[in-house]
Amino acid sequence: MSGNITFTMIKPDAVENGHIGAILEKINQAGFKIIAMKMTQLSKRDAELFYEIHKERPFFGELVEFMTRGPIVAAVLEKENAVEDFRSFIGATNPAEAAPGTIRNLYAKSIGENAIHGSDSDENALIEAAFHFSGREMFNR
Ligand code: 3AN
Repeated sequence: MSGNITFTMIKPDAVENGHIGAILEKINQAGFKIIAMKMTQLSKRDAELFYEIHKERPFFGELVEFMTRGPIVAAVLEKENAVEDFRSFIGATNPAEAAPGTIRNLYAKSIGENAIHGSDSDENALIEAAFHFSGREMFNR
């Protein structure tokens, strides 16, 4: 399975702004298969654990506050070269630098509130998928 899955979250800003449907449609159109999905809200502890690698960064408090302020949609996606292809599909972290037509170009307003998450490596995709979903919630076997 390694190399073929990535983990995503439609973040609270995109959920608040009514973009769940449009984003999921684009995900499917781009050739990603949804193999797990749920709408949920992160607790403070969830967000702190999920973003632990950023805990020394100056924006950590702001990031945890933002990611917990409303529901998200978490999903696991399958596609050949999923991690890299999905990061191209969502665009740069800073929406001002995101290529035209990417999710962040279309739906994100700032580097802090940037609409969507995509795993940055195959290893992290597996860790992040397992953080949110049990084996029986992933429909790829
Ligand atoms: P990406 O989500 O593109 O992998 P990372 O891993 O560098 O970006 O950052 C994780 C998250 O932290 C971003 N999605 C964004 O919400 C937040 N973030 C990153 N850089 C900043 C920043 N300079 N100010 C505020 N929030 C930031």
